[in-house]
Amino acid sequence: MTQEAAFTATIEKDQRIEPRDWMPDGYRKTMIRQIAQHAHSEIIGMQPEGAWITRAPSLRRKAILLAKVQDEAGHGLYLYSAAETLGADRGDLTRRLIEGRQKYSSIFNYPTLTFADVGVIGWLVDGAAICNQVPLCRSSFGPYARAMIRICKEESFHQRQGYELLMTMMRGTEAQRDMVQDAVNRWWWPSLMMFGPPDAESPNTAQSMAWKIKRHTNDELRQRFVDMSVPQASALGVTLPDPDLRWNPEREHHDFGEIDWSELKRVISGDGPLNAERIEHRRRADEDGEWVRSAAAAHAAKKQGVRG
Ligand code: FAQ
Repeated sequence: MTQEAAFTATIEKDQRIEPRDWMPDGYRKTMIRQIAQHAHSEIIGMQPEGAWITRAPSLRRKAILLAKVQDEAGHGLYLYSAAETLGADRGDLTRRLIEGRQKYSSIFNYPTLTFADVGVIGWLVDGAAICNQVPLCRSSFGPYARAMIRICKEESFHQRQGYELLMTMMRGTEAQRDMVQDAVNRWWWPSLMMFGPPDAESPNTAQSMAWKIKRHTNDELRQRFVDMSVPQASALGVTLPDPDLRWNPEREHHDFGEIDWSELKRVISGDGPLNAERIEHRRRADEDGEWVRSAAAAHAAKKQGVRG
């Protein structure tokens, strides 16, 4: 059997491709692209909520938020390790991010204006992340699929903490309820954009589905997320900001309004509300951490020298 035939047979049998297995260059490139974008999203994604750690309204909320943001750092590092199994270099990936040569999720370019945004990120952003990532636990590349299992468990906890925070605020004052509704109004549409462009305009989906990297299309997952969110919104007592949102008994799904795709394009291409700030923050953190990385590398080299 040729190497290519062995690769195809592994995919067909729903088995995993492992780092030392032969794989087409395109598969390796696609996996590095997706895993790196995902890792960058986790690390940049620490910023919107991180901004509220010093302003959390109670010690309990502060401890929860601190733990969540730390989890996101862990997910990022875990994913960079998965990319390294494909021959990528972590420092190089970070440089590509800072220089705007690699993407991260559009959602993290929006501001967190009130503490209700922390709850809504947990509910909607982590909710969308779970919807997208649970099927990735069956993705064909072993290290990525295994990383997803652990990450999804933590994301479920993140989603519940967001929902619980919002329930608490909804039981509070009128002003708190207004704050929640305002945050939902601002985050709903960007959350739908997290799933990517519509299928007809998604250049990567067909090949990624054939390689079983992706298990569902962008539109399928977006629909799943809408269907999941509607009853949650009603239990919470908030309105989703879409006058066209209604149950369609024939399709057995919710119909929803047209997404502003020009906004997604703008945000992906670097012109969202906070793209420049997010990257500048990341660049500064990378520069500030340089001495730690050099010290760790020098220490490791010294220890190796002693052993050798
Ligand atoms: N933002 O052909 P497609 C989280 C890019 S969750 C920016 O459809 P594909 C947890 C796409 O990369 C967020 N770029 O692409 C958390 C491609 O670019 P390229 C991260 C986007 O790959 C929660 C181009 O547009 N999750 O971090 C977006 O088949 C709370 C054409 O698109 C993942 O990364 C977008 N929204 O499908 C953390 C999940 N959409 O390189 C903190 C894994 C598309 O060809 C707080 N990734 N693009 O120029 C995926 O499932 C896929 O990569 C998709 C895109 C579905 C995102």
